[in-house]
Amino acid sequence: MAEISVIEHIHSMQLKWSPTATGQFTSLLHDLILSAKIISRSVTKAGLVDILGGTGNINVQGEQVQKLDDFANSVMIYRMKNCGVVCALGSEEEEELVVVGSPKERGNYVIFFDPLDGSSNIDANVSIGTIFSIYRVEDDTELTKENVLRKGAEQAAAGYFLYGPSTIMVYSTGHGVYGFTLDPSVGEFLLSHDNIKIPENGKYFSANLANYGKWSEQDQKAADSFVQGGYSLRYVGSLVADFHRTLLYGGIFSYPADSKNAKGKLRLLYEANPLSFLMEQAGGLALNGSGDRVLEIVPEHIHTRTAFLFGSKNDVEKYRSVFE
Ligand code: AHM
Ligand code: MG
Repeated sequence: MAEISVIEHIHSMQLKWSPTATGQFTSLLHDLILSAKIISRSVTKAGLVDILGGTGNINVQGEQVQKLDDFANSVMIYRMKNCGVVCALGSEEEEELVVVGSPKERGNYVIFFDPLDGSSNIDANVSIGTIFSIYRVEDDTELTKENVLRKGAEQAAAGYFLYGPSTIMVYSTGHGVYGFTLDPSVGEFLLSHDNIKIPENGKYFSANLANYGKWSEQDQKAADSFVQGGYSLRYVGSLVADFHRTLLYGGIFSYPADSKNAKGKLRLLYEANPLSFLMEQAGGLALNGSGDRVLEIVPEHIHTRTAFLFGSKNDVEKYRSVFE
């Protein structure tokens, strides 16, 4: 069987869906993939070199910054700033939007990313990942907050890299979801999951049940229906890993608002939006705490948070039926 590399795949999708493309997008993905390979190399060696543990700093979210978080963020910022096609970027680890290049010479892409999702799991060798969300802007678009912080439905592409037993890349440009596994012997991501579709029903329920007492009565009832309804519990605590399992096996993930996080914990621009884009492309649902599509939320600021419910169509509908 001919093995298809991710760049070959992106190129063929471009020819099919955007035949007049300039090559900027392929170039952006190329640099994104290079960043992930560099991060993956360090994640794999983490126990051998002095890169585990905290930096002693607290980030913009008020969380401890791990050395690997810091490293992954610098790799992503450096590559995205220098790839020549990005005009603005937003990272979980940066307080503000970073504008890149001069107004006369700038690329047409805005990227948001969580450089290393699941940081609390780093030192325990549990799967972590990098999540990205990409928007296209026209040459003459002024890079104001209103023009840059757009709803997720307008994403040009989204995806993630999962650093697990193998390193996997999953992406979508709005024409299906595709997965690639890094083959270390050739240093390339090769197509391993063609046109992924999530099963309509699953058997796994995923939530931080230790927060149960802080949830609304309806979220508690919805969770009860799965816990008592023959589902198995799965919760890694790395969103990207919980998402990947749900995408492949089906089931449901819920991180509702609670009395501690009134607007939810997970971040819209670089966690919920890209994953919702993939989930819908795979045939599943992704909703906020009001039961509306995450992809329709207009962000207030770069670190806007949201309640997040996603998974198999029938399971998400079952969860929401409690709210009717
Ligand atoms: P991070 O991006 O700083 O790692 O934080 C987000 C993580 C998600 O990966 C995960 O779904 C969630 O936080 C886990 O939260 P909790 O520990 O409250 O269950
Ligand atoms: Mg995260």
